[in-house]
Amino acid sequence: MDQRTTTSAGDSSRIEDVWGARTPYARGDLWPERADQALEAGLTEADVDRWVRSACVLCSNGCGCDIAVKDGRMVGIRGRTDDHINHGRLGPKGLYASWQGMRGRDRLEHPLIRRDGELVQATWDEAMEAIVQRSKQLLDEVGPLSHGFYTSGQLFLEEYYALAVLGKAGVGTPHMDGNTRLCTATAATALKETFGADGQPGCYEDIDECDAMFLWGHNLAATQTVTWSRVLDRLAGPNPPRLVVIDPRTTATAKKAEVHLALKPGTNLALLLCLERELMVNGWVDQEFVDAHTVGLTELQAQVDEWTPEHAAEVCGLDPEDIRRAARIFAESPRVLSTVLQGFYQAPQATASACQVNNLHLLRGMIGKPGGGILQMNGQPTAQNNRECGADGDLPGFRNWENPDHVQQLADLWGVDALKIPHWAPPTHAMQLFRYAEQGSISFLWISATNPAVSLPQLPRIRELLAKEDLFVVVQDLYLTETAALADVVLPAAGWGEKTGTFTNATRTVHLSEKAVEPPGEARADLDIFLDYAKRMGFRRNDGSPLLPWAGPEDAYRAWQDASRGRPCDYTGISYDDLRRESGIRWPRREGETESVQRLYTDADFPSHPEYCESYGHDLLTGGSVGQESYKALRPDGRAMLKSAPYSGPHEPPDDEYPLRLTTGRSVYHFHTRTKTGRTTELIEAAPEVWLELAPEDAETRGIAEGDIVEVVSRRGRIVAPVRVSDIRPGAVFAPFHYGYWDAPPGAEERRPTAANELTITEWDPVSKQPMFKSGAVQVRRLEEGAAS
Ligand SMILES: Nc1nc2c(c(=O)[nH]1)N[C@H]1C(S)=C(S)[C@@H](COP(=O)(O)OP(=O)(O)OC[C@H]3O[C@@H](n4cnc5c(=O)[nH]c(N)nc54)[C@H](O)[C@@H]3O)O[C@H]1N2
Ligand SMILES: Nc1nc2c(c(=O)[nH]1)N[C@H]1C(S)=C(S)[C@@H](COP(=O)(O)OP(=O)(O)OC[C@H]3O[C@@H](n4cnc5c(=O)[nH]c(N)nc54)[C@H](O)[C@@H]3O)O[C@H]1N2
Ligand code: SF4
Ligand SMILES: [Mo]
Repeated sequence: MDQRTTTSAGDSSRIEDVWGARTPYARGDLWPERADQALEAGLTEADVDRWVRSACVLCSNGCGCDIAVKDGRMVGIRGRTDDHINHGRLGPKGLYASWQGMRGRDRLEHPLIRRDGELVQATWDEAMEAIVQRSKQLLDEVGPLSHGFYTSGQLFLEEYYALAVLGKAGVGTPHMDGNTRLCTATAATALKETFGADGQPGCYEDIDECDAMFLWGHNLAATQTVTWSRVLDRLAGPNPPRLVVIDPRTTATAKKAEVHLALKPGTNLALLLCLERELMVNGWVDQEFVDAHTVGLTELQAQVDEWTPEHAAEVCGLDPEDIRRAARIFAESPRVLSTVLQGFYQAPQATASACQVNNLHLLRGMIGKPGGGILQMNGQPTAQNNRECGADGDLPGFRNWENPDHVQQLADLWGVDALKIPHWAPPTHAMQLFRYAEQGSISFLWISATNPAVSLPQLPRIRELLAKEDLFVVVQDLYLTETAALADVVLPAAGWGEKTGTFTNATRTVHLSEKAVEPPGEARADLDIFLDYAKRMGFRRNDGSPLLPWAGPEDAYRAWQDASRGRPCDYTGISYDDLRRESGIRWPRREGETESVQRLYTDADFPSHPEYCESYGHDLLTGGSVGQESYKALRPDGRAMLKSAPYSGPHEPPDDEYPLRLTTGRSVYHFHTRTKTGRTTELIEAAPEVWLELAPEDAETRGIAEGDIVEVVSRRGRIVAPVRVSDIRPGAVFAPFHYGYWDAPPGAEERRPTAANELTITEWDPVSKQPMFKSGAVQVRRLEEGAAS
């Protein structure tokens, strides 16, 4: 393909035309290539000195790309047509923000240390010594439980693995988690609960093959724009798939649906229990598959019994006939693909709801087959690697912390005693970690590549605890974020294009991202920072040799390959050289293999064997651990588990004082706290400020018109925002969570707060511990007449 669609920075054609031109195709055909490219204004391909292999890190799609370099600067990007993820395409964030977002004039170039209340420039030696001194003192005086590490879904695999080893075998603290807890903890947990281990069953080729797609709380059109192009291309071709969307808002995704179930926020589980019941009472269950490959049908039957379409419709605020139509589409389509994301994972009863999607597929025997897949989606570009490497609350290689053999394997690998590796209790989850910091038992908190002062729930509380005198906070970032501004030491990091490493997208596809340019100033790769800390701390194996003896990313990667050997996420057959040859390789690929499977579980042999599984599972209502003995008694032994829970409803239901259900989420044009997209002119112009979506009925009863400025108040805080009257379901309101304060006038968080997390509630799913960002009650009142009215 030699025809490239080139966008220049400054030309906003792909802002209006988010998904680009259609390339229709039929079921079972290859998705046609379309080569997307963006270059700095005034440049042509002939001006580019080099193209450097990478993948986009602005969402979990992980589109294969090359970075354009001229005179030692990143000047553009092009999609790789030979990559099975994107077939050449890139979306607005990839085209405009991936490289421009790295070039902000205010990049951190030197370490900073807080002196007399102010952050002042320091040398690397001074900054690292300040960290090491505090760390050593606390380890001596208090012990490892004084240390917490809170990382990301945006570092590279090598960096997570280094952090996991230094945290677990060097420091020895169980207090390690990532913003993956806010993002894909429920995806991982739902996969563990149903199948025994993490690992995405489906793949994007399932879009090419399916007859129907169910999007469960996933606004695919806005949040993985390239994969939505793939769906649009199928919809524009012959025999298009039928589409069912479950979302309280009429999103761009929902607009394309044959059935849109605009349920009340927080009622997913009731709907799912009903859909399972429909399969059962109408004889749509693949009994042979269920008998051979699952356990738990009897308990599930009892659980769904009361959930008639009329009952579910009442609870969810839907028409029972629409629920029946959705059930029929699921039952009658030979190949159904499901994708699940934050409308489920951040809503009440997250794990229970996500597991019911797995159940629907198991009941129909629809897994591991072309077009019949499950995508328990990821959000962040490298969330998968944090889960694999165990810099979150898991053990590396999907090992089970309750299984002594698994802990021993790691002890052998790292040359330390098994007792050094924390495994006496469940690893600490993010919300608990911040609670310990608030209470003072954690007094050393190292935050890398995440911005909790904007992204955690209940921000007034988070700001206060991060600013505490007795909490030593290290922040490692590209920019002086709201969080970095509260730190004791700020470390300037090299980011995408400025360092080499690998990462794995939502569908198990690994890419190598090579260093294209030098980082600004003295900024250093996160891996180098972690290795430097480990060295200065003198972390050693029992034989006296260094715990992390790696000189660079490829060494760290090789060590990780060893850790992954024999586990579900086996990387032993994927080398850096392989990744330089093939654009995107799926795990597992074992040593000696040259091909990867597209889908997991093609033979319906699930990783649930007690000695192999990643978790013995939990009670989906309470989160209580099942434990090894009870798990063995279930006799999963390679079968999947049909787990369920009774519906319990949202924790903070609306009432007279706070009558509206709050939900939060994303704009297509911004990524999270906007550290990159908020430094990209095209995207700033496309979505310059926060807004509140309100249904016409709710606007009218409050005398609010489009563009009016309102105050939104919850029991925890408030925001001020202009209103967009939209087709969100009545009784629900929506705010994007992107708008923090780094680019706002000082004091804005008090005077005119805009971060949706001022409002959100400190509550989490009992099983995955993922916070409920899509829950809570608010009131809305008009403050000012808007310019638009
Ligand atoms: N443009 C853009 N793309 C992104 C990101 C970004 O910041 N910007 N971030 C990336 C990341 S890290 C993630 S995690 C993903 C998230 O991707 P998505 O999950 O698609 O995004 P959200 O907007 O958080 O939530 C999806 C939908 O859930 C709906 N929803 C709210 N409450 C409920 C409910 O109770 N039930 C149901 N069924 N639906 C509900 C919302 O209306 C919303 O449309 O996006 C990734 N891609
Ligand atoms: N209300 C509400 N809140 C939410 C959500 C929601 O839907 N609603 N969604 C949640 C979800 S799913 C997510 S994923 C989180 C995201 O929340 P955050 O992780 O806080 O958001 P980001 O803005 O992506 O922060 C990543 C930071 O890492 C920095 N960074 C980027 N690359 C590198 C690197 O290579 N090295 C280093 N050291 N730093 C780097 C960036 O500059 C940025 O400051 O927000 C969560 N919060
Ligand atoms: S879909 Fe995601 S990975 Fe692909 S270009 Fe857009 S932001 Fe980047
Ligand atoms: Mo996320």
